[in-house]
Amino acid sequence: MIEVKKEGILLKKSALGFESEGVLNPAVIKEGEIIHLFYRAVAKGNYSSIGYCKLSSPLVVESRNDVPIIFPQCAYETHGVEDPRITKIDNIYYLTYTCFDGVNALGALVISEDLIHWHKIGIIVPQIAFEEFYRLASAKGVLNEKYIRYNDPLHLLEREGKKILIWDKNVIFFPRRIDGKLFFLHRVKPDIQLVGVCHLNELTVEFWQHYFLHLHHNIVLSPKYEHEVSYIGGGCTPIETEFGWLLIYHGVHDTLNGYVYSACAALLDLENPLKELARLPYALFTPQEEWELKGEVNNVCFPTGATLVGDRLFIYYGAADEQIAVASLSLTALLIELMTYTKNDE
Ligand code: BMA
Repeated sequence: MIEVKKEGILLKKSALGFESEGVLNPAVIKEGEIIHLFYRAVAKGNYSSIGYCKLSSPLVVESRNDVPIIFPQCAYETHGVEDPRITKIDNIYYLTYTCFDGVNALGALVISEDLIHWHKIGIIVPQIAFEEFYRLASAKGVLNEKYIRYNDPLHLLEREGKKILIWDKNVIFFPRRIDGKLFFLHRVKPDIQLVGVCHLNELTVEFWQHYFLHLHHNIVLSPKYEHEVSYIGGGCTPIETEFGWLLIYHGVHDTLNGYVYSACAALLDLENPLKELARLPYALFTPQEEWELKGEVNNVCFPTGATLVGDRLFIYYGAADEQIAVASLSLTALLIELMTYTKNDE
């Protein structure tokens, strides 16, 4: 087992309206000694925006904005902007988030050159109804029935006369191009899928039709172990290591007490991130502390950002959908442990 230190709560909600109900699920990026945190801030009625604070070291908040820096402006995000992730590729910051219009939750992108001025690119995941998704994804073979269970519109309530689409969240870019292509993870329940394109304008309706026709070839990870058995989703921006891309993701287990969200770890091939090299058969950490067990949503550790200081990996996560907490571990120890669970050895 790998030793994980729970460092405790880093950020709590405040009296300010935009973050009076909770702060959670932060995107994290380090520039020099400064760590930038872009976090989901929740206002009354579950309307989210993205707040910002600056850390002078992994556990020390130096300053915190009193207004959100990214907030709903477009029709597709009228009910909020949620769960940001960030990375820098070719000198551009890519911040992805989940836009929510009250009916559909989809992955969207904003970019910046300076972390101050942001330009909204829009939704970058497919906007596809379940029926069409099902037709394509099952055309060449049997579709894992969990895709039906979690995405069939009969399980969702129709509201506001809006077309119900497949929810596609947890969009996370890899921090560099691979073989000239931009890669990002995304998640249609229950698996984590991967997209690789030279340019984002390739993401047309036809692209996605072809993609879902060959869905099996685009799945990075599927739930496998007990702590992740219900569904999984990308967590932190992948970290490049000599053994592969380290992916910290979340795994969900439907229990008698409801869904339990844990932090999990896997290694993906550096040149072909579709290839799983190794995965921990147990959760990296699970809700155990009071602030993880009880909150806006109980039993949640939802990792979304990480930063490395020396060999220490600091993982930032939403605790019970209400506060931001940190866990840390030795990167070397984690990689050694992961390498004892390589896929070929099974
Ligand atoms: C997910 C998202 C996250 C949240 C998690 C646990 O579906 O809504 O924002 O932290 O559930 O409730």
